[in-house]
Amino acid sequence: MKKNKLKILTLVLATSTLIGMGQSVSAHTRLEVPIAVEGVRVTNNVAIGHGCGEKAIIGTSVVFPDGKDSVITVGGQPHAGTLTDFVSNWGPNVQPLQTRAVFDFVDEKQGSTGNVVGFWSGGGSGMPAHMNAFVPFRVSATNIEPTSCANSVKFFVSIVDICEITGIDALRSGSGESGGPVNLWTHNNLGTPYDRVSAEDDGPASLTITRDLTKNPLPGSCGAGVDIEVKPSAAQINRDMPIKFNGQQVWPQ
Ligand SMILES: [Cu+2]
Repeated sequence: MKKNKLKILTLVLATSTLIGMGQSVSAHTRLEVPIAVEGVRVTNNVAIGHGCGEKAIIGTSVVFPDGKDSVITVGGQPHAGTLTDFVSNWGPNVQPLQTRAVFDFVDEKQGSTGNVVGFWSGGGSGMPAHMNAFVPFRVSATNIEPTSCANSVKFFVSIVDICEITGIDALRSGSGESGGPVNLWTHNNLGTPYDRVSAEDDGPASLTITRDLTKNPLPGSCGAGVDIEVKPSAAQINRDMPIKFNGQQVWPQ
């Protein structure tokens, strides 16, 4: 009897400590595995860090740059060419994995070319504000173009965690971390209704593919090589961020 009481008390204490920690930590939504070597398929998770203030997360919308009209920089400088200059097989590389662990539904997002460019998950009771949650997906083996000088290619991943279903105009009405309708893990400067409200471009998660220098050495003319960054276009975010369910847009609405 005494032992049992102690156990319950310990449990209650442990729980309240966790709640306290959850409220003070403000972990942004990021990928569980943010860096992967080229040529290797990885199982990954979107790691949701917190709710919108006290509000639970009821869904999430995730968009990878499609590589069609994406904005590419090489060592920080704009690149006029295409993603195929650096990545030889960026197509349907992202695949959500079925689960009902956090949300009831999950589905792919198809981009302009029919490739999967992201996914959404939502429905059910969702993630309480003080918790963390994983939304699983897979990234197929991504290859760095052998003739390129790329050491790494960083894809910025735009994510909106949803706490309240609203119209598109309400999305930027106040920071989600203090209780707005959504948390915007997006770029701050694309000029879309999904742009993060922030002075710095600190919103998006990212996935960096690093070159396998043993199997795919840099060409001799490359010197130390370059680091590539890939951001989505505003047009892609506007097209691919909304959530469609059975062909109908259900968020924002
Ligand atoms: Cu945060």
